[in-house]
Amino acid sequence: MKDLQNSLDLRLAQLQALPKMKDGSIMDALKSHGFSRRDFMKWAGSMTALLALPASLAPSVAKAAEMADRLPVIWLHMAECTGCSESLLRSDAPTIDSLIFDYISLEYHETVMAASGWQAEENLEGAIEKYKGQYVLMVEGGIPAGQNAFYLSIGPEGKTGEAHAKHAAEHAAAIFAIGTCSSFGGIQAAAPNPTGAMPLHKVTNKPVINVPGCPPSEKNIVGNVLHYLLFGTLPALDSYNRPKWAYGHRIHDLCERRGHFDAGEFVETFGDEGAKKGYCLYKVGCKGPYTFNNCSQERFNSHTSWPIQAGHGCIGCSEPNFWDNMGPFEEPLGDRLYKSVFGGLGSDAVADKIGIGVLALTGVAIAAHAVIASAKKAEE
Ligand code: FSX
Ligand code: SF4
Ligand code: F3S
Repeated sequence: MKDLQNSLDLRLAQLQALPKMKDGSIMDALKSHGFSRRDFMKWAGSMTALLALPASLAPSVAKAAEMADRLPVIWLHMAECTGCSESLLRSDAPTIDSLIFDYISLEYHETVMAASGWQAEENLEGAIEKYKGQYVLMVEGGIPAGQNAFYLSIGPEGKTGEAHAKHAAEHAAAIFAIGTCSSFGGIQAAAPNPTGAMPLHKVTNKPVINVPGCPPSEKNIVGNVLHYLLFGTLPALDSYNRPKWAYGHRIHDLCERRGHFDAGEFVETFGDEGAKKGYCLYKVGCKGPYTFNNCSQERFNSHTSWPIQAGHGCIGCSEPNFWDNMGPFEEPLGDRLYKSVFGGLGSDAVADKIGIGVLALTGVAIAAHAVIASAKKAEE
């Protein structure tokens, strides 16, 4: 613990020595939107818990956030719906998360910058050149690559998305794939993948941290920026290169409806008595038992709600190939996935025999996830 505090102090001193890139302080920005120092410290406390760090490090997390303007960030858009940016920026009133994100030195982000055309291209090249080896690259979207790269051309010179991503990745200090499209290919890579879309890690040889979710929550995006500010290194990752602090548990492990699952109380059809009572959504297709993410704790839209609270099962949006593997979204997975992917292990029949039977099934799912994860790793 003492070692951790010492290395954080060292890192914070390094950040302090870097030039400040914004006028004013983050506290000024927060105050002008009605947040007090106390709100900020409370936020820092919750981010410390989110990052699975000891509570005593909250003041260091706050200090790192206050120096967020030392971190140059380049954010590229590839083939996607822009939902990842929207998840972070489109709240009805600015949140502390979105204000911190505003405060980082966002050198290039097509959705929020004023520049366009030649000027935008120049800004991008200028930022890459100026901050060579120092900037954080965040990429949203799948990338049509190789002979299909022409499906995505960006900017006045008509450069392909693949060329943009490769070039920006080459000089980045750290690289994040934001969203399932960038992490795993996403909807455009769903069968038959007509544009040959690839995840970011297939178009660069450099290490990529995957932050999946369609979209990921604002907490998972800002948490990764904060983690990098704090440590300057990659976080602990799972076999799909997802940070363990965010993707270490299954939705099912911490779901608010889990008691109903264990008691064998299921929604049988949408709108029935069970639905009104908030029963488990497994039988109407919830993929929470197969999905690793922290939505049940962090929720979306400033902690307002999340899919299962709203009454629909999880569709597995932070898992690789979920469009192909997890559908139809309103039917239990059971045999279909096991037949196609795991060679016929497991059966949904047990779901009809109360929760204890389903528990055995999810035991299969955990093992199956581990098998897929290691098989995937071996493939790469
Ligand atoms: Fe959309 Fe981002 Fe889904 Fe993809 O999100 S929310 S299609 S993960 O790349 O914009
Ligand atoms: Fe929650 Fe879905 Fe698990 Fe039911 S199956 S407890 S709704 S995650
Ligand atoms: Fe996605 Fe499931 Fe969370 S659908 S948003 S991982 S609850």
